[in-house]
Amino acid sequence: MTNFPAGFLWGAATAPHQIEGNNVNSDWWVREQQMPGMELSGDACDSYHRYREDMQLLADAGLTSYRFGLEWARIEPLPGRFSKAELAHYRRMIDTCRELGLEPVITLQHFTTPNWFAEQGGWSSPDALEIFTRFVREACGILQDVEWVATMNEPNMQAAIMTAMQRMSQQQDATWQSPTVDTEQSDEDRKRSSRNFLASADPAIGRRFVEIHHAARDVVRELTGAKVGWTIAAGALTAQPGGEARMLEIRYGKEDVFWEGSRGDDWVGVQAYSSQEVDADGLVPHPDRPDNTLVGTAYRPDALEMAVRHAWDVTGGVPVVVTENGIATSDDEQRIRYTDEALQGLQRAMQDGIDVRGYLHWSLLDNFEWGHWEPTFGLVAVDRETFERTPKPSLAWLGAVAVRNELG
Ligand code: IFM
Repeated sequence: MTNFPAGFLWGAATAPHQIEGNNVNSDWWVREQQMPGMELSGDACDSYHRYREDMQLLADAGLTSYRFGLEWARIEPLPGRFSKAELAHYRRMIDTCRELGLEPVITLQHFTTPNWFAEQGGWSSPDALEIFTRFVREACGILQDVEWVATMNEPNMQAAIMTAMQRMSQQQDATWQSPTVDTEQSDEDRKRSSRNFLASADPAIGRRFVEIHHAARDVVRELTGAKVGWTIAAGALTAQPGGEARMLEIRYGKEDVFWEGSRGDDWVGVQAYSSQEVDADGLVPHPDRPDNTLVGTAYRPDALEMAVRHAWDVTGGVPVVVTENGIATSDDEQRIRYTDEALQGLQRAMQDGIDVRGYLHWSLLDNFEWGHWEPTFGLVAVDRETFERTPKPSLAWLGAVAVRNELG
């Protein structure tokens, strides 16, 4: 089989905070100003104003779908106060997609929240479910005819961040009582513990996300005809000898709680970039290799096939959309090679009967990678002074795959 099924979604993905610019009511905007060493999102790619140009690039290349997010912090800048103008803005984006022949895939929450929500405890707040579903209900007012809706992006990474923050504050409390500093720690240990910062997630936090997702899913089903799911970051973890139990433990809290939470959804978003080993002490740092990516991860296009097979197993056969896959590189030939190999693996999984509905590359644009501008994931380069877009050869390459609906 070289063909992908008819109607297969071919496109690229973005997130509001990473491309729109001036997301001033969001928690991330505030965090960027406070955290030393973080670059600022600022005007980002000014996609808030230039979205038509961005969509046009996708459509002109031959792609058929665009995944983008609604920015909750813009739509609900104060608790319970919804902006009709911002909702109308996102409705215009949906209409523009359709006009250009692109199927919109909408994310309702992609890492950012309104800052007021974060200040009152964010996802840990007892009211989080009610507050989020109130937003989802309002957002559904512009989504009646949208076919693909994700409630949240990578709740498992959000849970990993929350787990790490909890651990840090517990450690600070302990240090306060007994201020000892581990001067014996070697560079290798330090490297490992910094890599392990987001290595695990408390399953109890995951289960709360699942509850919130199910409540949001019910609202989307009640108010729209959309197929609803959420998108999960897949680690494609493997165990070194002796690391099997630790690998299962990490994967359970960080992924499987969420894949299990997808059962009963219409689809699940698989997001895979690299693969990593686990030993008895936890995640093993990616080996230093010349083809490592700009975010320090290993070049592993096979991660996508591994992730899709794992998602299919744990969800018990929920249809998959690849909602993110890509590589942070300044070498566009490496991006094409990576994507080609990833798609070959995806096709092998599909030949074995896994129901995959689409492939959305991360990302359309070189964008704000959560505190950093250097890692370039885009099919299109963006001049950050003039906002001029320059398509890379990889955009035309992926567009040609989409037009043929098969790999070359
Ligand atoms: O940029 C992120 C995106 O927001 C979520 N998934 C991973 C991407 C690359 O790190």
